[in-house]
Amino acid sequence: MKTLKFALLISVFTLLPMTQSMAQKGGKLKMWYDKPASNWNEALPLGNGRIAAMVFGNPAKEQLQLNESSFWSGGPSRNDNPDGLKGLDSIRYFIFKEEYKRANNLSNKYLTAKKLHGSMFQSIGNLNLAFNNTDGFTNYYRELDLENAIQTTTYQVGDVTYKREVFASQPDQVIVVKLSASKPGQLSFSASFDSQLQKSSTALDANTLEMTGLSGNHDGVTGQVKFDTRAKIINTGGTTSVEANAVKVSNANEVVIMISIATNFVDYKTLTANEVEKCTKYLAAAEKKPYAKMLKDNIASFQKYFKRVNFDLGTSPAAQAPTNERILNFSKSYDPELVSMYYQFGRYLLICSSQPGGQVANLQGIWNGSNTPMWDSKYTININTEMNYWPAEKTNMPEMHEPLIQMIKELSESGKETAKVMYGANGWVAHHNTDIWRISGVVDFADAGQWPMGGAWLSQHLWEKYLYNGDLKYLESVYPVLESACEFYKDFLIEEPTHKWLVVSPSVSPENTPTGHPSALVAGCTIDNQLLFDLFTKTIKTAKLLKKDAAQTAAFQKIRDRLPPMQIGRLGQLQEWLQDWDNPKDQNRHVSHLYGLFPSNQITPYTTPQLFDAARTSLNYRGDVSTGWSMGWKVNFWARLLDGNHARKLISDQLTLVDPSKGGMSRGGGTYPNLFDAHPPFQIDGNFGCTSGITEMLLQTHDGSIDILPALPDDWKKGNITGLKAYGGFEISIVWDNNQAQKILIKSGLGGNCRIRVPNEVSLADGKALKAAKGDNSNPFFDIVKVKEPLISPDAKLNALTLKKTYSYDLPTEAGKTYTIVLKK
Ligand code: FUC
Repeated sequence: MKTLKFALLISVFTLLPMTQSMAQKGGKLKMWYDKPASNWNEALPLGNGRIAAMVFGNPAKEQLQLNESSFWSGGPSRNDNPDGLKGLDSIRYFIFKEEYKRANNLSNKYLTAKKLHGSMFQSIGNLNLAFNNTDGFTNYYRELDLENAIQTTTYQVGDVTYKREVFASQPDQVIVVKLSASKPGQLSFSASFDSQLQKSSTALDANTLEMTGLSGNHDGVTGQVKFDTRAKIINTGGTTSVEANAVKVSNANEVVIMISIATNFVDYKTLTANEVEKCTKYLAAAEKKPYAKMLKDNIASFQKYFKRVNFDLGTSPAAQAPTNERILNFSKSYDPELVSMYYQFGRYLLICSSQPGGQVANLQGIWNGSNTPMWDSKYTININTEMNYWPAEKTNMPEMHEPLIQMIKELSESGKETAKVMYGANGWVAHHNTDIWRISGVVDFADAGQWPMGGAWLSQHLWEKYLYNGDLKYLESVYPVLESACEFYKDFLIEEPTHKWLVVSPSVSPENTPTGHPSALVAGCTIDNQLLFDLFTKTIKTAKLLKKDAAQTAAFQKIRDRLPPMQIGRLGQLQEWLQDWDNPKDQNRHVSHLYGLFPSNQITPYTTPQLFDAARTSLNYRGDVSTGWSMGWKVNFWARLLDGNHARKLISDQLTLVDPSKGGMSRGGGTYPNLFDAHPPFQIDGNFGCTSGITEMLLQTHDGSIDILPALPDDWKKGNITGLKAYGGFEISIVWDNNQAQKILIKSGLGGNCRIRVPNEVSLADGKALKAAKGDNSNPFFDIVKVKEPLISPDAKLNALTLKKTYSYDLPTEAGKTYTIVLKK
């Protein structure tokens, strides 16, 4: 019996990667629809990290809305307010005097950028294919196959079945469209480009379209990014001809269209590339390759990342419906497979929007159909950009993290001047937004923009990556950025009068104004203290590992020790500010003071139980339903609070269908028919945040051990996930049933002790007992932090914690070896 069960368990793993059982309609990793997209939030996204398309799948008029990741308004530019030093001391003075309005006025005058509040990510335009004779089409079907990164549309007219396949090739750097029909000679259409930013659009010959354009002027900066885009139309059978600015295809059997896009962008300071040369080069190389080979190569390149993680929560009859209906029904039905698909969609989106050597996934990833998108579709670095990258390492896609690491290095260059010019400080600083030109000044207005902590938050990613890869050479390459970030705060921090703590001022707890205050401006808010505690701790650790200047490390240590501790206020909540100002009715979407709970590990159940309880109290006051990204964050919070059912509830709140025809902004969150997260409007961070959160429900490594199934909801009784990454370079696969871990595979990447915490007793697969965990974990990558004791208000009521019983074991490992652990019999 025992062996039979074990054999069954093994087969779960060996069956992976799984086969598609439903070739026709849908399947485990297929989003599908029975109608064409009637608007952008129903169209389906493709991307190769540099170029992207939204495909509408309309039989009469196919539309591919195109993006290129470097096509932004303006050009190389800065936005430091040169008057900063004239106002800084007075602003600080008024903040300590609690004259916030005066501080705010001065801040807007002396610190907020005088012009340029960031550039906009813009759309290249559309490739349009207008077809003849599609009236009365039947058997319509449209899908996005997440496993093969290909979009397909099929429909029937009379007795002819038409098929369109589209993918964005990473190896060949073109978007490829294949049109076919079940009978010869049936394909007739007209192809043309259009764009609001076009300079020209022409048919170069009977098989080639070209469109050129220039990015828009914005906030006083002239548009300087030039693009060239070309479509090569290769027909089998039939004829092609030039008709005005279009290519007309008549009676073809099959047509392959390759779309190439390039810009003059070289890097954030340089726009000297020849876009025409680049564009034609991609196209010339692609044209030589047969379609089947291109498709095969792209699938291989995509699956190299995608297939590292397989996730299965089982299925149900609800999974038979089109994707939009499944979202609509989600809260009323049992559809675990929508969760696993949504999870994998997050991974799909990151592979498609963030490739090594390319741009960082912005507020909309790489998909934007507007030339004046909401918040410029740029980088909001007081939460949103960081959130985009939460799933990168833990879902085994470290390569996708690289553009962010590169952006941080570049910001550390541009931010040096900002530190000097605005604050007379050494080191580098960035505020709450940046863009492709790496602006680092204050945008919008003081209450949102005066947050000199964007660089501090981003810098956490530098260390985080090391905890997964253990690569000292990599760490050496980012040390100057960490060191320079600390140097800034060494100069910028000031002593607050009451406790003599060192605090950041002027600052804000991101986008939240304390109730009754005329301005958000404050000194020493909790997230700032937490970020600096982490920044200094990580930089000191790095310096020690790399044997850097001991005197400087000691100076950093002194600063860190004078930062304010976390404080528990009168309501038993974690205080958002230095003072006990929290309003229990405050439901702001930002929950910045819980940065310490997630993504940081300063607040954990096993090391800081009082803070853990206070964080939960704060989160309960904040409520559940909010913007998409806020709910994505809350899935992570509730997972870290070890409450799987509450995390599961937030997933349900997020998977609420939003009517895409309703434009504008609201605070309601939700999901569009194409599974894009809704702020609303569309903002991609919620997708990535939720994928990260689901991972945190199944695996965590921040509290001194690898926690297996730490926040499994009651209704995810059975499932399996493979290939997740944990600190220390471990790769973990888990099979569970009956809410118990049945089998755990641990592949050790770097060797060392692997401490695990499991909801049930386990043993090695050969029946040998595992050693019970003892003392501190000897594996340095598990990175326990020891924060200062919190200050607790005399009125605070804290709840006694009762944590579920778990079992902890120590497993010494060798790099490269895999260990199998099973439920103890
Ligand atoms: C911050 C958030 C908003 C939005 C914007 C892009 O300003 O407060 O909700 O996500 O970024």
